[in-house]
Amino acid sequence: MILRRQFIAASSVALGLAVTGCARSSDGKIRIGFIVKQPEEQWFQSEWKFAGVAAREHGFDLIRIGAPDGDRVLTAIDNLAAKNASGFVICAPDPRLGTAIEQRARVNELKVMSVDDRLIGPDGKPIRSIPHVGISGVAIGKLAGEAAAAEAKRRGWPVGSIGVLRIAYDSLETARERTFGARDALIAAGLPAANIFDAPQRTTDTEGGFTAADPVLTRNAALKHWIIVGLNDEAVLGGVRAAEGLGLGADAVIGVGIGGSGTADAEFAKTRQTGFYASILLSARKHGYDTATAMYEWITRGTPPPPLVHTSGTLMTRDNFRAVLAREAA
Ligand code: FCA
Repeated sequence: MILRRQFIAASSVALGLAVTGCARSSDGKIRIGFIVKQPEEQWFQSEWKFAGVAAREHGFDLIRIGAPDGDRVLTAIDNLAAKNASGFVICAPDPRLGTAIEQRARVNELKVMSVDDRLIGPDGKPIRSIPHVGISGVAIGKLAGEAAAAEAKRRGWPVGSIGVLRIAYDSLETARERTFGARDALIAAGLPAANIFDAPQRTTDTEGGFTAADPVLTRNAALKHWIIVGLNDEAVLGGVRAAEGLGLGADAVIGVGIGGSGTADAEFAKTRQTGFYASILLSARKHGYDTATAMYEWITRGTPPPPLVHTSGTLMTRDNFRAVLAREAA
């Protein structure tokens, strides 16, 4: 017991030394910001939830901030500095804010790492000095495309009768990777490239997906079967809702989303099947808990996070989503 106490005392001293010079709140706690672009989206709520778990476990204060535009991002960084935070994790509303974010963090002596959407510099290339945790966009998109192609085959749809709707948000690299990965997998599975239609969305939510999909589906009413892919569950769900509005139901649509944080599960839990066939479950724990923990260790131990981490995804459908989610939560 005595030994244990001595050990704790010694390690607190070591920790105290390690964090010398880094800011703490008045109660002595480290403060870390977690800024997200769309706080209303389930995915970001899940990230925050897991970041909160890290905060409780390690004993730091987590400051959650929603910043849907550039002005709010910069204000948020200043506010974090005013609150004596030591660093922050960010999924910015526009990756081109990268240089401004890096500068503002430096001026305020805050450590910064990005999550989900990688920040880019003035040359359009990723800012390598900002550690990043993102998904393996191409591989995950490929998984979505392959799942859709397999289901279309199972249903016996003739390839010539199938339209593919790529709900596109091409200004974002991860969105391009995901949807091009899906498109390439569908082409590899034999779907005619001429039947693949882009539906550019202005916003990455369900409304954005719906508004993008509706005119494209309407213009191509001759095609009776549709595969719908997009960067996230919300985009695909918007496409599925637009198809329903045009009389294309569960038997005519195979939507495969990406995310699996609430939006997809709510759809799978419905008593009647819809055109939202599957989702690729991403790890909100790795994106929320692991990033917040990495930031904490950077601040307290001076160990920087790995420069680049790519996470994987798991296919889940109406048939197996409860088991897949239970495994993920365990
Ligand atoms: C992007 C998307 C989100 C989520 C996240 C992992 O930020 O906009 O919906 O898919 O990547």
